[in-house]
Amino acid sequence: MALTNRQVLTLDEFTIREMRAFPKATGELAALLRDIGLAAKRVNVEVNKAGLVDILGDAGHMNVQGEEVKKLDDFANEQMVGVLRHGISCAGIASEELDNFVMFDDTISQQSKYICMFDPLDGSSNIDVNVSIGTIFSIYRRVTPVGTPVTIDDFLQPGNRIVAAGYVIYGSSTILVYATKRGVNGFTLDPSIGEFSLSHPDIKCPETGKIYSINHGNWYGFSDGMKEYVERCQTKDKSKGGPYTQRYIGSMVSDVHRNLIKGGIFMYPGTTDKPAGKLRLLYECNPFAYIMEKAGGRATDGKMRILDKMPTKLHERTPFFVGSVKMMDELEECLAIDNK
Ligand code: P6P
Repeated sequence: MALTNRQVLTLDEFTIREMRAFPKATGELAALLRDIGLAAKRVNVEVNKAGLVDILGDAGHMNVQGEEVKKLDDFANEQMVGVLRHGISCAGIASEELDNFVMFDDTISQQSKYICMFDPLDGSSNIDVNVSIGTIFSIYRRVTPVGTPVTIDDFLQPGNRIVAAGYVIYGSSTILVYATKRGVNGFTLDPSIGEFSLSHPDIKCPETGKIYSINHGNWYGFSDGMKEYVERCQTKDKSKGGPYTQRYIGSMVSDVHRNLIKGGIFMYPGTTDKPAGKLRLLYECNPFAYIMEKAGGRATDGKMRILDKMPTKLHERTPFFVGSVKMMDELEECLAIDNK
């Protein structure tokens, strides 16, 4: 029987091939992405056995967000910081789990031109109930001189300065998706070889869809324009591309990934008591905005392009809308009601 010589590129092979496409590439970005892939593989092992060993439950302290930190959060954070600190391609990091950024104070790291910001384990409230969770990351060029310690200025950059961004979903299978200016590609972890293998080449977000994702529990805090759009989603008939379906897992990586692949819109608006919403600009919204735009979708805060927002604090929040361009257009039509 002829062996299937299905030559599926691994993440490492893919990043190296991408590097070859840029003769001036130093290989730092490819190495950085491979480092993140290694951290993801280590996190995946723990996530997959979370129910078996004493890694469930709260780690007993609160993070800077005032949220109970679960042990897997800590573990994932340690893995990401560890591989990046001991690699040769990152000068410093900022993490949703850490109050402040971390400057890597060794000369080799300080020679790197990149910094990385990440949410090591998003959706952690779902850990104990076996719902998919994920890692979200973004990579920027530092703005301070190579060879010096990074400063806060290296982290308070707008998302339109992103060089690469991606996420990992620890779910029914473990998938790593990342985007650069050349496009968006997904890699599924193949346990038989322990490598992420190209499974979703050149991901494009359909220009419209039938899925809308929002937490209806916040309804009474929504603006009139937000309520108008949700009611349109609930009353779409076939003549207007409906009927829509509402899908909300409460784990951003899963909700946005599904909508990226199938078409749809994910919304976490501001509310009367939380006008800035819940999601973090640097660690959650910018990466997904970058990925979605590279896949042909759009992302705004309801008023402006997410990637053009100028951050003032590491952990600032923003209202967040992301998805298929035609659905985003209709949403904006409705939100304009609020500005009248
Ligand atoms: P809510 C998870 O805690 C998270 O940060 C995102 O992954 C998710 O989309 C959102 O919060 C869910 O928030 O308020 O709807 O439970």
